[in-house]
Amino acid sequence: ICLHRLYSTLKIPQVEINGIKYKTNPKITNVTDSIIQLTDRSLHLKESHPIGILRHLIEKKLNSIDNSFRIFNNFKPVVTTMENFDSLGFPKDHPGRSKSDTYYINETHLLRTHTSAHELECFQKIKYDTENSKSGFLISADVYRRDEIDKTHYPVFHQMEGATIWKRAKANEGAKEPLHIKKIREDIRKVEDKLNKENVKITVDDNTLPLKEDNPKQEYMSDLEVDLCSQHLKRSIELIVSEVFNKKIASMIKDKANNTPKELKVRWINAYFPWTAPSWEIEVWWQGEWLELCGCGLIREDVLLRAGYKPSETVGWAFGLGLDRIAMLLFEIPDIRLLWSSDERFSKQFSKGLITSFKPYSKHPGSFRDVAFWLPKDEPDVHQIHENDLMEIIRNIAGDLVESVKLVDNFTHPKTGRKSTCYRINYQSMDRNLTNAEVNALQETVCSKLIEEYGVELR
Ligand code: FA5
Ligand code: MG
Repeated sequence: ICLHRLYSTLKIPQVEINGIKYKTNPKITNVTDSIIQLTDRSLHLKESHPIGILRHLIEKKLNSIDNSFRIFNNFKPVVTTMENFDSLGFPKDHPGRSKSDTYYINETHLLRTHTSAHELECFQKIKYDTENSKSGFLISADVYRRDEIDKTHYPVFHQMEGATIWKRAKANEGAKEPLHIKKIREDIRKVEDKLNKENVKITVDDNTLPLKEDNPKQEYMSDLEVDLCSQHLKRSIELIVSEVFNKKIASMIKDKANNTPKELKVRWINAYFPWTAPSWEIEVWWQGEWLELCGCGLIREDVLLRAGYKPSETVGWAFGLGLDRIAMLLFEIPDIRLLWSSDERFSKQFSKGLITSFKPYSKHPGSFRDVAFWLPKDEPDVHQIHENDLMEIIRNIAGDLVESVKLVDNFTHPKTGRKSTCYRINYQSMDRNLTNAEVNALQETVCSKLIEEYGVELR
């Protein structure tokens, strides 16, 4: 507290997020007011919000097996670069760390880009929580990434992280297999029993087996352990997917929807994450396209060691599931901004525990404006503008009044070789009609901010 009083007296710039003040650094800080305003919303905790309903549905399903997951849903979004990247073994030059993709508060703090930022802490927590011993955890939270603007992208979305571990045992004399192997086999059977009870069967396409060099297993695990852990991981995720999508299919059948799928199709593909090996992603076939739902893998031993486990003591898995895209298709929400709407015509449509289709209220017309500008010269000392910087400027001025921003033209002057670019902004409110004057004012502010912050020349 005293330090912060000192900062204000010395006029050291700072921001306040979730009631805590952080020193900022003009060279590094790129978190904006419009983003900070979203850090208190906690949509995943709202029982009658699509994100909250979905979160609860998945938690209930997974804990219906053995009640083995401890639930953490109250982590605040500011974390350290250590938690978000280093603790997970991200190399120093990993693109995920870049300022164009991540909201930094200062050198040491940022808005988490994934729920994996809390993995280490949760592995520690379940290790030392001997009172109610749990073999896994689930973390749901809002995560932040600088990104483009359209109907399916928003700078904040939600993830659920899940993990399970098993203590290894040595084979007892006389017994064929070590105890933990027996336990994992039993655990797989329990998940499979649940899966078999689902009314629509899931068809799984898995071309990731056998493992190849580009997605190798870790030395410390035996082939059998890798095989069993990954079966348990994959069946657990398939259980989540079939729970959620079968609920949807059942309601589509009830509504006699003509695009009701006859089967549920998923596929496994190889992936890479610095803190799991091997790693995979699952995709679901939905309304004519493959939709990426979740990344996962077997936890690397160095993460477990950092969390205080002894070498070779433990094996386990982790996954990170995106909630927003699933919520959008389950609840038939056409625009991701609606998830953030405080309009009662939106919020009153949903109730705890129920998957119901969103009924659009009147759609207000959009209004297009183009912004075209010459790019700064491509020289080492000239500050370049990244597409995400432009998105951020627009978002900070127009907020949720912007529906999308699309690149419509790139042009190189034939004589001078100068490059220019043109973006089309669609201003559209979900709740009301915008006046021309209002849109013009927003557009003018966008243009002057571009000039002021990046020195671009408008065309
Ligand atoms: C991750 O974030 C990893 N932390 C997942 C993980 C956890 C891997 C644990 C291994 C072990 P990825 O960036 O692929 O991975 O995001 C995970 C999921 O979040 C995606 O599959 C997708 O469903 C969702 N997601 C990613 N980006 C967006 C976005 N811009 N908007 C909405 N959902 C997104
Ligand atoms: Mg991914």
